Amino acid sequence: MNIHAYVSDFLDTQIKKDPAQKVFHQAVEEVVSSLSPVLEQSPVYVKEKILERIIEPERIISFRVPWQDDQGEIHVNRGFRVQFNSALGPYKGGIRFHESVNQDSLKFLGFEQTFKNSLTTLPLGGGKGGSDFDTRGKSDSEVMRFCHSFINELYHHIGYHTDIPAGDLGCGAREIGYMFGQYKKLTNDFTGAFTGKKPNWGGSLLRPEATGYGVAYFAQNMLATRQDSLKGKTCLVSGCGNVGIYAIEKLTQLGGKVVACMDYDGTIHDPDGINEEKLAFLKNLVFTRRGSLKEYAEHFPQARLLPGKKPWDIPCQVACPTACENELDEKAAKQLLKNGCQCVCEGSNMPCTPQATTILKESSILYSPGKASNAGGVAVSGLEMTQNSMRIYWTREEVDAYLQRIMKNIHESCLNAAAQYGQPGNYCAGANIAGFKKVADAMLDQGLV
Ligand code: 2IT
Repeated sequence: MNIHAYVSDFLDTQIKKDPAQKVFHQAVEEVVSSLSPVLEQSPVYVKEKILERIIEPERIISFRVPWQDDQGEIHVNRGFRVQFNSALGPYKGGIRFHESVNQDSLKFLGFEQTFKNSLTTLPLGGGKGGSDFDTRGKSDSEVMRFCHSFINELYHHIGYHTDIPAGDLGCGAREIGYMFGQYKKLTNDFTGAFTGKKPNWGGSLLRPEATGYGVAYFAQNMLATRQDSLKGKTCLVSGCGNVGIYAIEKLTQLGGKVVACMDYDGTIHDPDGINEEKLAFLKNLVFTRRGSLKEYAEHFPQARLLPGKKPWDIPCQVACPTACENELDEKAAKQLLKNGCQCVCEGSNMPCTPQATTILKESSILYSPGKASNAGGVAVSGLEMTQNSMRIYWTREEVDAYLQRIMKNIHESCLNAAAQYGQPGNYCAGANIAGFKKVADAMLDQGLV
């Protein structure tokens, strides 16, 4: 059989089924385009129609989320949970609250999550959920009423051994708290059915930091393959949420100088670097006051706000996109290379457009896909589940040691799979192949379900 023709027919058929699901198809194409050598070596995957099965979510739950604002006006949002794949464990993945949420974006995220979770080496299936609800500009009580309404339906479908949601864009510890509270009220059951809980009622220490720290550890591992390190490297971080802020913190602790980050208003460029004092200001601004980066530029005069801009034009050696999908395009990729960037380490899910991905893969720089380098978050979610089962808490140091080991293992699995299938140094191919094989083999073992 001609595998390339099979893969191309397969993609065409999928696109025809749901022509509007562009971002999901982008994610599928990105994974499947790496798999030809695997399918050639193991025709059983083709015979057993593993591709056709693995891109079909096991279940999608779609529901109405009515809620009342502080003025008593009624609003209706859409809620979803995409339970993508449970071959390796219960569905696991975040909840996104953002106006962009729809079935397409959640299928993309659930699909990515399945391979990411496989790479963590922990027993986790893949899922993703959310709503087209935007938490920005809402009061705490509005967010609480919305979260309770969201769980009034979702509680039927999740649970400690079934599906364990966590946070994502627009969904942090506050939202997890409200959702967990309502889940517990409805089920009368205190179990770790969510991760990202606060540490005083079941959360793991270091979970908030884990994704960002993991990104920095992964960059460190990549640079070490070239006898290099983060010491003295100028770094760009885009998003300024949970992932971005803790990526800044760890990159800095490992010797890097982070000179930019970004929010909805634009990018701040701080040529002196975001040091400990400035990071403390940033954390307070973003996490406590939910304010805008404009204030950073007002407070630290050497920093400049570049309104509506992304950071990719600023010269750097290490770039970590940590905001959202497709935030780094072809032009940005070319500019990064032109400015001498040596390492692009993805912190968000699929931040590079397909054209940008191709350019970075074809260059000689170190380039890691989000499903590998941002897996630290869900990995520590897995460790939160372990601690909940054991009814104990580990120290920060214990969790950090696990996190560092897991990121090192993921880095190694990517390199090994890439080398084994004839693409040494290609982290994207390696992550797709290693993530895929584990899920595919489990699906073969479990038969047609
Ligand atoms: O994209 C992600 O990996 C997450 N939002 C975290 C998921 C989780 O279950 O911790």
